[in-house]
Amino acid sequence: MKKILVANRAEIAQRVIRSAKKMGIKTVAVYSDADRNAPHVKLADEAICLGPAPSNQSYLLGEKIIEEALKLGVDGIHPGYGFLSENAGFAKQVTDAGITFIGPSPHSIEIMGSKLAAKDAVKAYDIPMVPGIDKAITDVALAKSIGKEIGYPILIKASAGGGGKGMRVVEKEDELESQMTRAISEATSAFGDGSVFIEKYVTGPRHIEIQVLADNHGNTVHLFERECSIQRRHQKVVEEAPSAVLTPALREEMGNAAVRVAQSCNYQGAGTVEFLLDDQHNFYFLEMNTRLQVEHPVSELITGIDLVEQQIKVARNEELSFKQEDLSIKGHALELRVYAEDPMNNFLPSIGNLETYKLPVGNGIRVDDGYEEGMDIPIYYDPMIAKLITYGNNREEAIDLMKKAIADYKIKGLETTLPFGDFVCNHDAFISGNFDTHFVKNYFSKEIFEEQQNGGRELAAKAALHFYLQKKDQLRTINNEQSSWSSRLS
Ligand code: MV4
Repeated sequence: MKKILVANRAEIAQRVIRSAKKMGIKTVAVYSDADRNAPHVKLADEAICLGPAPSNQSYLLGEKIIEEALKLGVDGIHPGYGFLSENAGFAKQVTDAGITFIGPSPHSIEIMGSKLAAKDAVKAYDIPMVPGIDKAITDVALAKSIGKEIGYPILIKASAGGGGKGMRVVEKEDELESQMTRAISEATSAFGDGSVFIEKYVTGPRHIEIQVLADNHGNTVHLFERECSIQRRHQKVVEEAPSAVLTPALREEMGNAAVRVAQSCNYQGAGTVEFLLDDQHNFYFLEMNTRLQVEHPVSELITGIDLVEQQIKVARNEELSFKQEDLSIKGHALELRVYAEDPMNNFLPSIGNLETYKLPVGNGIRVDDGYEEGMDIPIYYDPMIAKLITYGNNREEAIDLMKKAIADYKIKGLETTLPFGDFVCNHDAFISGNFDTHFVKNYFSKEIFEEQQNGGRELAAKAALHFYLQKKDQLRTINNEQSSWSSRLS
C-alpha cells in the first residue's frame, strides 16, 4: 500500500494520516468547502475538494470519493468513523474498484449493522445475551406473553437502531401496546425498517466494550476493555481503560467472548464489541461496531499498540505480529471528549470561533484534535473539537493529570465540555469507580455544576440531597426488579 485516501475530516483524519506517514505511506485528504483550511488538509500530501459543506454533498459522496481516488492512484481508503465507515455498500464499491477498504468485509459490516442478524450470527458461539427474544415482533399478544416470562421492565429495541434510537422502556404490561406501536413507527421512519425485538431492561448497567483486532489469517485477539458509562443521550463524554471494576477473570471471560463475536462474522481488522455489565457483574452482548472508534486512544495507551497501523497492516494482508499472551495492560488512560457544547445549557451546541486555543502539554498528555486557533467550528458536523487523553501509572494518576490538563487547555470564543470533564474528575462516584450509565442523569445538574464553578459552599449539601433522592429512587427500582425478575437472581 503506497497511497491512502482518508475519507473523513478533523481529528480522525489527522490521526489516520499520522500513522500512514509513520509507515512511509502517502496520503490524500478530502474536504468540503467548510474545511478548506482545516489542518487535516494541510497535513496530507494531496487533497481533494468534495463539494459544499453539508455531508450529503461532500463526505458522504462515496462514488465521487472512489472516482477521485482512482484518478490519484490511491490503493487504500480509510473511512475513519461516522460518515461511510459502516456502509457495507461503500466498502463493496471500494473493493470492486480495485482499492483496498481499510476495514472489515461488507459481509461483517452488514451482519453487525443489524442487531437481529448479529444475535443470529453469534448464536452458536456461546455469547451471553440479555434475556429476551431474537426475532422481530409485531404481535402484541405474543409480546405480552414474553413480557410475563422475562418480567418488567422490558426494553423494546429497533433492529436497525443505533445510539438509542427506536428504544422504549416498558414498565408494565398496560403500556406495552402503545410503546410497541411507537417503537415500530419510530424505527420505520428513522431506519426504513420497523423490525423491533424485546429484551429484559437492565436498569443500572455499565457500558463496557472490548477492542478486537483480527487478521486475514485466522488470528483474532482482544485489546482489553474500555469503560464508556459516562455518557449523555447516548453520546459518550468520558472513557477509560482499563475499567475500574473488572477482575482479571472477568476481563478474560469478556475478552474471549468478544473474540468469539468477531469470529462469528469472520471479522477482519479493528472492531469493538459492546457489552452491558449489570450490578451483579453479569455481562451481556449488545452489538459490534465495525469501525475504529472515537475512544480507541485509551486502548492504544494501555497496550502500546497503534491501532491505525494495525488496521493498515491487516488490510495489507499481513499476519498480526503478536498473540493474545503477548498483550498486557500497562497503566491507566482517560479520554475526555471536548465538544463545542455548553454544559450549563443542556449541552446545546455552542457555535463560534476558537479565539483562543492553547493545548495542554506534558508527559502523559495526548490531544487528538482537528482545529487550530482562529478557526470556526462548522455547524454541519459533529461538534467534537478534540479528545483530551491522559495516561498515568494508575487510575489516580490519570485522573490527576486530566484535571491538570483541563486547567491548562485554554479555549475562548465558545463553550466546551472541558468544565464538565473537571466535574466528572472531581466527583466521588467517578473517583470511587462506582458509577453506571446513569451517572450524568443521577449526579449532574446545572445547579450543582453552577455551585461548583462558583466554588459555592452549599454544594456539598445540595449534592448530598440530590444523591439521596436519586438513591431512594434506585432502591425502589431494584426492589421492583427483584420481585418481578426472580430468574436472574438465581
Ligand atoms: C440496553 C439497556 C438496558 N437493557 N439493553 C443503548 C444504546 C444501545 N446500543 C443499547 N443501549 C442500551 N441497551 C437492555 N436490555 C440500556 C442501554 C443504554 C445504554 C447502553 C450503553 C451505554 C449507554 C446507555 C444509555 C442508556 C441506555
